[in-house]
Amino acid sequence: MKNEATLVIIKPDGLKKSLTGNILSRLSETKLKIIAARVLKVSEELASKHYSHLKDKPFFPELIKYITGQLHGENRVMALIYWGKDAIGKVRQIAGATNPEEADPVSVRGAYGRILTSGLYENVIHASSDPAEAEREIKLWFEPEEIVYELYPSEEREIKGTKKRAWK
Ligand code: IDP
Ligand code: MG
Repeated sequence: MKNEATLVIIKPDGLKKSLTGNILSRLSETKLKIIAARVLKVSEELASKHYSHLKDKPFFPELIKYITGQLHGENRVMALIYWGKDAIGKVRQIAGATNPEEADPVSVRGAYGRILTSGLYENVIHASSDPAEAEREIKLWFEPEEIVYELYPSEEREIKGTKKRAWK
């Protein structure tokens, strides 16, 4: 099994419920390395790009409200990249199943998630599900210089007189 990267997002409910430390402790059991981290507000644009594969689902508008913080009055999320052997599988295991009612009770989603009356799964964290998705998501949430490893090819670009690295 080779090393791989995966994106984790602690969603607004995770921050609102003060679960950040707890989740990071759980993830540290994996012995994976954190190679990038940021706290940010999620724009509607980033939200719809991140969840573009779900745009035809009935819960999509609610999902966008969720990740942009409109459901919790808490517009911060924490995004992290974990790196190491079987990183995607190990993090998904700790995250648990998408539906918090079906998730293993000791997983993060099983312990702290719930189903809203709207039907939306409020499930505390996001975790990439395969290498192609991880690459797409990492490039969406992070710029090359925010990651300590060179995960994917990047190039220098000049934007309004300032040089900056961008994904190729
Ligand atoms: P994942 O987060 O486990 O990868 P996805 O299918 O990528 O699951 O869905 C993204 C998010 O959309 C989920 O984490 C959950 O918050 C929400 N979601 C997915 N499927 C459903 C559903 O059938 N009902 C309600 N919410 C859902
Ligand atoms: Mg997914």
